[in-house]
Amino acid sequence: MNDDLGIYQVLAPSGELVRDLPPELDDDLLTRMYRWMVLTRTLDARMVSLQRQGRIAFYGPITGQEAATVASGLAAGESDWIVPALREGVLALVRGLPLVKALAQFIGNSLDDCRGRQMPCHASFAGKQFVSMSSCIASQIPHAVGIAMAARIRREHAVVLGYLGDGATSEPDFHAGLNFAGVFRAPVVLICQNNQWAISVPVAHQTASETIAMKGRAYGVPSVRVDGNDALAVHTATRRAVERARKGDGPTFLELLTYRVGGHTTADDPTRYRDETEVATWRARDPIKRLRDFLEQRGIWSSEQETMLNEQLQAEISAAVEEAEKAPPPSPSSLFDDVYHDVPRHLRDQREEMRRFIDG
Ligand SMILES: Cc1ncc(C[n+]2csc(CCOP(=O)(O)OP(=O)(O)O)c2C)c(N)n1
Ligand SMILES: [Mg+2]
Repeated sequence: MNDDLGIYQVLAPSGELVRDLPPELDDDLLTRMYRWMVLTRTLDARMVSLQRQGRIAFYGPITGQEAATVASGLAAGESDWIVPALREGVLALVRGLPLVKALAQFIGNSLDDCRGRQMPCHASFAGKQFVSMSSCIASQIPHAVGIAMAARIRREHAVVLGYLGDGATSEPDFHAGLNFAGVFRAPVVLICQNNQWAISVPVAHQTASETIAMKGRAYGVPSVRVDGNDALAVHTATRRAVERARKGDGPTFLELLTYRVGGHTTADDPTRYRDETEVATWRARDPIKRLRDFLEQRGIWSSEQETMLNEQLQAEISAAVEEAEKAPPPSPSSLFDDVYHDVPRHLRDQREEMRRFIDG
């Protein structure tokens, strides 16, 4: 793999290997990766349905981007940082966030560690190096580079995965962050999920550049274009980049070519601005089917296992939804928590006033 800006692929759309299987992709990792990808899609369908029923307010689907999201995230070590953009919430689950907690965040109730103060569908996992998701496009890039620099100064040997979308590449933060990373050789991997759309703006209107990856190269950051629907290529490219960063060889920029099959969020209707034949073309490049075909050819996955997995995931999600929905809303007085260690007098007064008002 080098930065010649050709598209790096390990698994052809047929599910056949186009190069030797990298040794770290053993059967255990392959099936783990597949399970997380199926969970991501299953959860997506259930969350969109819950939103339509008015049980959660808002959701941003990942469907179509499961390989780009899961396979890159699984390349990080436990103490490496993840700075997610809009589509990587499932990596908090990969890091160990209980599903009930994630759902409580979507609902914004008292089980939610953010106590309903974050946007819905914006996971965070404090203490596990998973930074709270931010809707501010491209803010992830300076954050990721800054965290990487801090880790280096503290000699922690942690690497940072910083995510962004194709739309983020038009923001000043993208350029400032990449430039800084290039000059100071920050131990960071910047991962652009080029899903072809930024809400209703197609990538051809985002940039006149031939590729997004070449922008990284312009900042002196080795850059690789990767088939983002090929889980094995995504994982391998990310892993190599993590290893480079850990050795002190500096940053890498990855452009993962993928597609946002669903709406931008549940507040969007993509049929208003894009052609369904384009969606059908990308559906035919389904990253989950490609990996499943490969696992079956390898003899490590069967239709019985697929049925069991689907049943298990449906049951797991149903149980988690039921439990999360039982939790009451955050208490009104929690509004005053978490900002000041010693709550100042004027806020203590307001808290008392609110309590008196509630108690009638
Ligand atoms: C700084 C900023 N500008 C505009 C928006 C509104 N906005 C939300 S998502 C989005 C598009 C993001 O596209 P992209 O970076 O390609 O990510 P994707 O949604 O495709 O994952 C925009 C413009 C925002 N959240 N933040
Ligand atoms: Mg996009």
